[in-house]
Amino acid sequence: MKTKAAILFEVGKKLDIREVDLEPPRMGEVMIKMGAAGICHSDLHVMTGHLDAPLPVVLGHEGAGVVAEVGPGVTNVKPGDHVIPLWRLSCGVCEYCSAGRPALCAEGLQIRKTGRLLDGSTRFHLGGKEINHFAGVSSFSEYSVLPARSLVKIPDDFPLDKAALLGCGVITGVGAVFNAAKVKPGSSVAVIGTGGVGINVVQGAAIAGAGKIIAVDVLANKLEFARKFGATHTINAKETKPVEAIRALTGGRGVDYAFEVIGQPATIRQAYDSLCKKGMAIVVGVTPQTMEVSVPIMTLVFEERTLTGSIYGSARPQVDLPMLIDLYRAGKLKLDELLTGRYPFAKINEAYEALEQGKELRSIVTF
Ligand code: COD
Ligand code: ZN
Repeated sequence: MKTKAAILFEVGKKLDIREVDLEPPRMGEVMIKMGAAGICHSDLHVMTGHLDAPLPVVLGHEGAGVVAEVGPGVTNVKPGDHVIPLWRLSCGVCEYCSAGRPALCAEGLQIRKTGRLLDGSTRFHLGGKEINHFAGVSSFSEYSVLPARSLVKIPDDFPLDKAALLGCGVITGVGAVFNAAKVKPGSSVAVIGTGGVGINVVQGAAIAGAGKIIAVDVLANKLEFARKFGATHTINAKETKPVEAIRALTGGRGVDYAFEVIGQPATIRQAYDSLCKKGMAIVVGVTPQTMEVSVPIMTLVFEERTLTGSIYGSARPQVDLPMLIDLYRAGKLKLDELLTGRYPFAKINEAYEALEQGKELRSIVTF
């Protein structure tokens, strides 16, 4: 069949919406009709060359849709089911999956690096040539084919535009708080970078009952949003040095947890330098790929600080996504306020320009 898909042909270029051929799902695969797809900075990192992906590729790793067709052997979903696709595939049986850490499963990395589905081929074709999948999701397409194991079923009455936000930005941010840091009630938290993912670290910390939530960004509008999502203090890093300001706000002590949600060595170091003794810095941002960060061994050892990372909210999506839906329905997780922009699929490049200019918190394209 034919489907319209947004393709990145070359680094540095805009997305090209083309009508491509989409093969039906093979063994263990599912075709979904996308309802909405999220505009996340990680796709932009691929467009600018900060993150690697085999090109040409149908981008998009955040979305929600309805199952249109299932391939042979699929038992976990059926046509008509509403689903969120996961951008980290997991096998369910390896050491990491068994330990409740599916984002560390090798299958997810394989699909991400090769741009191919598990049998090594693609379902997207243009003029007979293969077009790669992105992270096994490719949500910037009216229809996409992906492994059945990449899907989490959600209630039919849950709106797809809100659901689309959950599959990356929300679970990555809130999960980093709940699963990686395990933020304790009353503790102090700094969040460096409060964009689409960082704002979900802020709201995760608020839900976890943090006593002090210090938001750091370089844009005034992002800091205003952070207040609405639970930040008790804000620091504009363009005007004030973040580490000194965070120490001043904690009586010189530093924070229990500092999250870096940008992906820069300098801000990762700021997160580490903002910690109290036995504090934990959690890095969520990644880019560019060759960058390294260094920290003083003295504080690492004598102050027993922790520097760690969190990928995909260190989550168990089959457990955490339904939990996030419950938190939204209980009025605790803000999704309506998170969704600041809606664009028709045809205007996807405008959605990315708005993200680049810092205008949107989280936006979606609808099909
Ligand atoms: N100091 C403080 N804030 C800053 C600075 C700085 N020096 N520089 C930029 N910022 C702010 C921006 O103003 C913006 O508000 C925020 O940082 C970044 O937010 P967004 O909305 O542009 O980006 P997100 O939230 O969509 O994505 C952020 C990630 C860190 C997740 C992303 O960039 C990334 O690193 N992705 C790769 C890691 C990964 O795969 N993550 C999972 C998939 S998303
Ligand atoms: Zn993302």
